[in-house]
Amino acid sequence: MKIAVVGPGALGCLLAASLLEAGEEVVLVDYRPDRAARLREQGIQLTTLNGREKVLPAPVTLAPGPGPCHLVIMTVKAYQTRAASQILPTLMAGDTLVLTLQNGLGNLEEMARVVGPDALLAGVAYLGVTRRGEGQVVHAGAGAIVIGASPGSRVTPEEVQAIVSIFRRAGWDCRAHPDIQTLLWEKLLINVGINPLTALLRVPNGVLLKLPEAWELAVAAAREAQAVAHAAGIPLKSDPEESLRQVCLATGANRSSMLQDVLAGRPTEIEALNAQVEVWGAAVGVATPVNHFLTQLLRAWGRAGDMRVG
Ligand code: KPL
Repeated sequence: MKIAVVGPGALGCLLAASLLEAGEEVVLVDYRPDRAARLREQGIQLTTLNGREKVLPAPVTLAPGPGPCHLVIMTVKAYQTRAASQILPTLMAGDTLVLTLQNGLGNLEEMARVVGPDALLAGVAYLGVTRRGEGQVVHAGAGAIVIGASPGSRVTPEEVQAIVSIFRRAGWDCRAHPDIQTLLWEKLLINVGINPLTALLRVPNGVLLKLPEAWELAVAAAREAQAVAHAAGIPLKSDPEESLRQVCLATGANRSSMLQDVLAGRPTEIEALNAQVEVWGAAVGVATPVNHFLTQLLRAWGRAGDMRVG
């Protein structure tokens, strides 16, 4: 099966490597010619969960890319989705399916604006993956990938299962879920708790469990998100604190994606995460002071730029 992975970041490289090893025909789509050339030369340098080092060829193609594929997997940062979606039509033919495995809310909507809802799926990846450098990724935490058809899409349960099988053959604990909205909010709960606090404190995920003040804020942010989801009619069954604990334990050594962004001086995904809880909260009449506070801190961090000392 011909699979395009759009976005050669940490998750994109890790997934591309695993799918390549499973014998799929993979193209990694990049929009930066300089990085694409370096990646092609260096390959994907992967440290596996059990610490083994491997180098795999990086089949990088410059956007708009390789022409129609059977499956397109979006792994760019949430703030790049609008721009990256513009290349989707060139990657699609009649039977192409497009799966977002990105953090946060709003990605499906951005993609649908360009290609319509018919072929769209979304999923969540609970795994920990740290990017050490271009094409250098450490698989630092085990976790499941759960996927489902987007509301309003024409993707059939059989097609979802076919993608589940592809991920399973590539070694992932992958399953289908009938309600993608619930799934995206369950993951949002995790990200609004872990990501901003690990980024601000510069600690790996597991350390949050050892910092009572930070833990209190992480749990409060996740509980607010749960209250907003309930008010919006999205039934979340899990207990936010327990879910956060499980993910912090499973990805303890991992640097959250927002911590990696902050350390690299990149924009963060705060607008797709805590800021969305605030937006939805305002719409359904639920107060979200902790998410507001964390959003404003991360926005200020982004604005501070080179006014920072040290
Ligand atoms: O999704 C993640 C992220 O870092 O963005 C978790 C699951 C929290 C892993 O670090």
